[in-house]
Amino acid sequence: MEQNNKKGYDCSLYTTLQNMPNQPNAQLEVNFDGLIGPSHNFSGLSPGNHASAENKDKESNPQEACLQGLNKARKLAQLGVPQAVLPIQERPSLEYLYALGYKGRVEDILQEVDASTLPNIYAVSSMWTANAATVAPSTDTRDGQMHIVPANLHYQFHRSTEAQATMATLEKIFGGMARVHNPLPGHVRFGDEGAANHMRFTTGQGEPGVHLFAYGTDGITNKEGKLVNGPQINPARQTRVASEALARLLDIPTERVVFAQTSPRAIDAGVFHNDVISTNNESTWLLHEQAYQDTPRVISDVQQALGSDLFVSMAKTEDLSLQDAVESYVFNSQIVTLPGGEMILIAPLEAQLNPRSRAFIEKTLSDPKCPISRVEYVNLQGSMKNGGGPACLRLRVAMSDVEKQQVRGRVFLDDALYGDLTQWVKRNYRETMLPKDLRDPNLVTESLRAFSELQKILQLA
Ligand code: SUG
Repeated sequence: MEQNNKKGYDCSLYTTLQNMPNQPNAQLEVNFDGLIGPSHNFSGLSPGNHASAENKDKESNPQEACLQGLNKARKLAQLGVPQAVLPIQERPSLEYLYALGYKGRVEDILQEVDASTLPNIYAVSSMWTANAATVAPSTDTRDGQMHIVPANLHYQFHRSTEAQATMATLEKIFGGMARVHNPLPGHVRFGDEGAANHMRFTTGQGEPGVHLFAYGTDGITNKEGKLVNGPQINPARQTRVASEALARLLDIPTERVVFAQTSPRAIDAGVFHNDVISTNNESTWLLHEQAYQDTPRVISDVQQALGSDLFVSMAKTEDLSLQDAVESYVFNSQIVTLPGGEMILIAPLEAQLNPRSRAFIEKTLSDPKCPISRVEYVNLQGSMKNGGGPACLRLRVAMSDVEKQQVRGRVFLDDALYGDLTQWVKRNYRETMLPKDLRDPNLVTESLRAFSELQKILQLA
C-alpha cells in the first residue's frame, strides 16, 4: 500500500469523493462492506445454502477471512470506487442471552447455553451487508429523500438477531439524511433478506432507478401452515408480500417497480438469494436463464420501466448449469463503475477456477456491446465457505455529495482507516477456530473487546 503511494498509485478514495461533481443531484454509489467478526466459524446454520452445509464443523481462520474482506474493499477504493465499511455486531449477543432468561457472568452462561443455540448468538453473519437493508436513493423516491428498510432476516434465528442492531447502526450512520424505517414485522409471511433480493437499474449514475424486487414465494400459507407457490426442497426466504411492503415504504413510484419470482428450481439448486443468480450495475445485467419464473418477461418489464435498452448477458443452462452458478458464485460478482465511466467485474476466485463460469465471463466481456472492460478476481474464501461472495459483502448506497457530508462516523475507507482496521484485526482475531471453541471463555473477552475497539475506531461509540 505504502509502496503504491510512493509510486503515485491512485489509491485514494478520498480523491474520488472530493472529485464528486458539485451538484446537489449528482450521485455516486458507495459500497458499504461488512467487516467479518472474530467468531467467524462454520456451524452449518443455513439450510438451502450449500457452502454453509458443506463446510459445517471445518476449521475457520477469522483473521484471514476478515483481512480478505478488507482487501477486497481496499481494492475497490484503489480503483476509485467510493468505499465504506459497516461495523461488526456485539458477539456473543448479550441482548439475546438476557432475552432468553440467562443471568450472571457471560463466561458461565456460555457453558450452560444449549449446543443448538450457541452458534446463533455468536454468528457473525452481519458481514453480509447485502442482507442488511434495502435502500432507495433520494433520486428515486416520491418524497425526494433516501429511504432505508433494515431486513428482518426472519427466516433463520442467527440472522434474525441482526435486525435491531443493524437498524440502530444504520440510524447512527444515515439518520442525518435518510429515513431509516423499522424492519418488516417478524413473521414468515414477511420474510425479508434485504438488498440481496433487490436490484436497481439506471441509465447512468445519478439517474432515477427502476427497482426489481425478487421473491421466492408469495408469503401465503395453506391449511397446513406451509407456504404455497415456492420451492419444494429449500426454503424461500423472501416473500412477495414483504417485497410489496418494501416498495411502499421506500416510496418508489409504482411504474418504476418490477416484481419477479425467483425460479423455485433455482432455489432448490441452492440459489437462496437473487444475488446468487443475477447481478447488475446501471443498465448492465448478467444473469442465468433460470433465474426467474419467467426470465424473458422480467427482462422486458425492467426494460419497459426504464424506457431504455439494457445490456443483458444471459447464461444458458447448457453452457453453465445452476450447479456451476451456485458452486462458483459467478453471479455474485460486483459490477462497478470507475471514475472515468469504465465498468469492471469483481468476481470471486471460485468463478475463475470453474471453467464454465470463466468461459461465461470471457464470452460476456468479448461482446463488443458489453460495457464491462475487464475482470478482477478476488480471494474471499473465508466468507465464500459460508456462502457469501463479493456482492454479499456490500450494501450499495447511491448518494449525492450533500448526503455524503451527512454520513456519520469514520466509515469511508481511506488509507489511514485501512491501516487502523488491519491492526485491529491482527490484534484481536484468532487464526484458527472450530465451532467447539465458542465455549472458550477467552473468546468472550476477545470478541467483546474487538467490538468495543471497533466502535471507537469507526467513531460510532
Ligand atoms: O444467510 N450464511 C449466509 C450467507 C449470506 C450470503 N448473502 C447473500 N447472498 N447476499 C446465509 O445463508 C452461514 C452461517 C453458518 O453456517 O455458520 C450463513 O449464515
